[in-house]
Amino acid sequence: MSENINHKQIHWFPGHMMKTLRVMEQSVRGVDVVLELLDARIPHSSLNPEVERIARVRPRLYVLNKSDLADPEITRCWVDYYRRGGNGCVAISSKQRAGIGDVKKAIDRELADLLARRTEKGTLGAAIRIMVTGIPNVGKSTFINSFAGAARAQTADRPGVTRGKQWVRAGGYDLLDMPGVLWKKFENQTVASNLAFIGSIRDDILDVEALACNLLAQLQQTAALRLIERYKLDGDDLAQEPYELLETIGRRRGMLMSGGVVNTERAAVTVVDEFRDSKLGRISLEQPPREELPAGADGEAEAVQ
Ligand SMILES: Nc1nc2c(ncn2[C@@H]2O[C@H](COP(=O)(O)OP(=O)(O)OP(=O)(O)O)[C@@H](O)[C@H]2O)c(=O)[nH]1
Ligand SMILES: [Mg+2]
Repeated sequence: MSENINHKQIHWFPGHMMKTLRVMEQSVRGVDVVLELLDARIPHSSLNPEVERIARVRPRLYVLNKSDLADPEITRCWVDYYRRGGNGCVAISSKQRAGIGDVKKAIDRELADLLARRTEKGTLGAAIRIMVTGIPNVGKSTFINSFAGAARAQTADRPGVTRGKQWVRAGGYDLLDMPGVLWKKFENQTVASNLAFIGSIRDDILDVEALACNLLAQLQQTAALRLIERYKLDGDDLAQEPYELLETIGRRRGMLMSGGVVNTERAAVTVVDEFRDSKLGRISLEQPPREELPAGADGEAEAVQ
């Protein structure tokens, strides 16, 4: 059976996200700088246009988090891309506590004028107030804990963990943790799927088999060798339609039900979980616009023999 993998549109914008956007709007003028955490695997799809709009009134810095899960070369291209657009941008891994010092330096750079004014007025000791924003599950609370050097904010591997705003003091900085927010209408279903692949959309509103098929279709295009290696596929397996490929993967893993039928739901959960855990390697799902790439950076495009 071949499944229509695009039969259901992904949509998740509950009332609490609307409320969070309002709280952000009310709080943004009380902070010195806004950190917009993006997922390094999808630096375009994880850019929330509503957060962009709200953050406009303050210096803003892009932080590509979870860079330990993304292709390092493509992440470098993204950092260049955003910087060339005149934005502060740093790639980090909050979980590994890597790059936190770079974020502090970038904040100081963004706030050079403010810090100079404070030096003049003799108020340099005042804490720098930072709003930490981003899509659900991008690692905002983990970032704040790394920044503070202690577990101060609750974190977990699912979206919707932080429920209300919370200030955390860390040395000369006050950090405002916010609940994750999405936006009302995704520009297309590729953006929606990307957000679902990385776990920013609640899994229980998703059809996991459709999600896995979409993910496999994307990986067939951009990370074919990783699929071949991980699931011991040959060229014919790889050329299958995504649903048949999912069945093949399930069969390889011995996920059979009575009558030898493949348990495709289990196979789907496995594929999605293994991608999220970077068991297939460090894979970036998006590249900066082509013309913006420095010569020779071909990223994930892999040839299949
Ligand atoms: N591999 C990796 N995992 C990370 C990183 N940062 C956070 N995580 C993991 O991502 C998951 C979500 O982290 P949280 O800090 O709770 O994310 P959040 O953005 O605060 O999520 P909400 O409050 O639900 O919006 C946790 O399992 C973290 O351990 C990172 O840099 N690399
Ligand atoms: Mg949180």
